[in-house]
Amino acid sequence: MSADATATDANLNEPVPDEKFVRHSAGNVETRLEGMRIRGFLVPNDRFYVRSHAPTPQIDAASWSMRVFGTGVERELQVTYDDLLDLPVVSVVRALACAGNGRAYFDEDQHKPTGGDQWRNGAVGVAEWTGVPLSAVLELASVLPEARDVMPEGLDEARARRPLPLDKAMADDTILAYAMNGEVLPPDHGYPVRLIVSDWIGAASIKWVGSLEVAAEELFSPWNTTDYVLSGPTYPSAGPADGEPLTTLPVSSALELPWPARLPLGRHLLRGRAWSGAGRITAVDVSTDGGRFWTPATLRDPNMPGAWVRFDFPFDADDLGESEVRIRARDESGAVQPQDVPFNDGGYLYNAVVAHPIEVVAD
Ligand SMILES: Nc1nc2c(c(=O)[nH]1)N[C@H]1C(S)=C(S)[C@@H](COP(=O)(O)O)O[C@H]1N2
Ligand SMILES: [Mo]
Repeated sequence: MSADATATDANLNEPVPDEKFVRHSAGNVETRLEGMRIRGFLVPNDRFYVRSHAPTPQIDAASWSMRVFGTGVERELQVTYDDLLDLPVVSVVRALACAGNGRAYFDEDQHKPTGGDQWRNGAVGVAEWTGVPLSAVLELASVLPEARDVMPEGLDEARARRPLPLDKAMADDTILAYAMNGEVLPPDHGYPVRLIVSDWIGAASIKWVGSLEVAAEELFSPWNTTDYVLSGPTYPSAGPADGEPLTTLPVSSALELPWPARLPLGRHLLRGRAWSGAGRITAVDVSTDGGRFWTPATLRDPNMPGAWVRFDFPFDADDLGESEVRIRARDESGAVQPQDVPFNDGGYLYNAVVAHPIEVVAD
């Protein structure tokens, strides 16, 4: 199959060339990490994965405004784009990763297929997000002591919405972002304004925010009751939800190699990235013998908590034919990528060690 350099996606604004993305269902494209030949720390906007449940809405920032309301604030108000630009600015460098990243491995490694897009490890990216702390906007409406949950809602046809507990909403690094990597937030990533909920699954970071409800009571939406919860044979249900809502991203890693990879005989420097919502990455180990013997990879600066770290290691392609590389990252909470992830209905948070297939070929 020849690569399509002009591919588009019916639900997205920007082109999605094969060189940059693996395409899944409409509106859902996975970054080819190996396609980033200059390997910057940040993923450029035109290579950043997109996960959208509905077409990108066309929104005019000049007429856009966001309603802040609910039983948890003293007064209701409308916030304009200019209002946001007038507030104090902050930037955070953070990973966004889809809860479904790695879903394909439930089927490939465990022979337990789940519905939904069959992402491998490219539904992840790191960007510098610029905007205002969500707390600054909520405080404009005066948050009441009894406030409990905050529900951002998207202006897309999916009306995507997912409540956050107040303490997470008020955290310094929960922001309403209007810029991404120094550019105006692209339409496919939430223009004019999206939420960035640091360290949590991507679904928490609502795009195209049109309203913020602050409530004195607990809030529910499809995204914390039936979707983006841990449900399945080994998981208990949780009150009105089918299972515990997913929050923190587990420690994970990805190689910057095609799947499967083809390498000529000889020594190669292989590379990848590791991330965790639970803190800085402290070690990345590599095995080329099926997971018996592990050697450390070299971590390359910067190593930023909440973002990711780049790593590399030498790989000797000595024998023609099939071989495999396994990566196992550890974070500062002590969590290590597991050998297995118990099956869950949504196919979420598959962060187990995977055997990356490499075919060694003659030049
Ligand atoms: N309004 C809205 N926000 C959304 C979504 C969506 O479909 N609609 N998808 C969510 C999911 S599941 C993920 S993983 C991230 C993806 O962000 P990105 O497309 O900028 O990479 O956005 C989240 N925010
Ligand atoms: Mo997601």
